[in-house]
Amino acid sequence: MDLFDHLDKPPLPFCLPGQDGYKSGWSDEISGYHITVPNGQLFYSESFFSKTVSDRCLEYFQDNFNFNWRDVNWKDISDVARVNFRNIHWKQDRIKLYGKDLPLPRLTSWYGDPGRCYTYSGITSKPNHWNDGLLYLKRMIERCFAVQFNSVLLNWYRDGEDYLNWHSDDERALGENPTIASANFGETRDFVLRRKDDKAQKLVIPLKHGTLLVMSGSLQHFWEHAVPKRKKVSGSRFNLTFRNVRL
Ligand SMILES: O=C(O)CCC(=O)C(=O)O
Repeated sequence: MDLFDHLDKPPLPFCLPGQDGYKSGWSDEISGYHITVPNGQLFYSESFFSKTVSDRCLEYFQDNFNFNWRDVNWKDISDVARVNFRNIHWKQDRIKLYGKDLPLPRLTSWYGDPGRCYTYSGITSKPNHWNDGLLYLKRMIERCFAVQFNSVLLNWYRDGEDYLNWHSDDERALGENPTIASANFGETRDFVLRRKDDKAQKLVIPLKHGTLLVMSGSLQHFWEHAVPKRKKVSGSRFNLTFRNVRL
């Protein structure tokens, strides 16, 4: 070990299985870990976004003309369409589950280049026009990775009861081996990855205020992911996944 090895290098805050196919290496350039898992690649930077940028994001995403965003219990707002949000067009989608029509357990919003529509779980979203805040985050990520994104899906988990079910981002429109960059703000939530052919093989990755996680390689073919409920979490978490959608 070198004298300066421990400086500016936070330990990886989750465990990688000791078995073959897993390894991690620190990048000084981007202050994060390149992680190889069997059939996929991850990049994890715990504090990719500074506290100032991350705090501003919380305000920006919730800012509206009706309420002081710091005082609102967003779960009490039954009709989100009537909140006049200043920056982000949040929507409450509905899904059919076991024959019932239910609200999606989170709010979402879709932004992108003209024409870049996105369909998942039977819901098709037309892109809102990019705004300066989202472009700022997009460019920060693009500068560090040799990739350009043309769209972003925003998820707002209003508290620990909001969640995301198991799925892979393997829609044809995302291409063969998509690179997807996940930016995270607000409450820490666990992002759980598990192998499709061995569901006991899991990684539990805490995504914190300011964390960036990039998924790439063939990950989406062999792994699925979820954000489970966490009853003890009372505050909001925002997740933005920057993507490339083909026309
Ligand atoms: O909230 C997250 O961390 C995951 C988001 C995600 O997987 C998705 O929107 O497809």
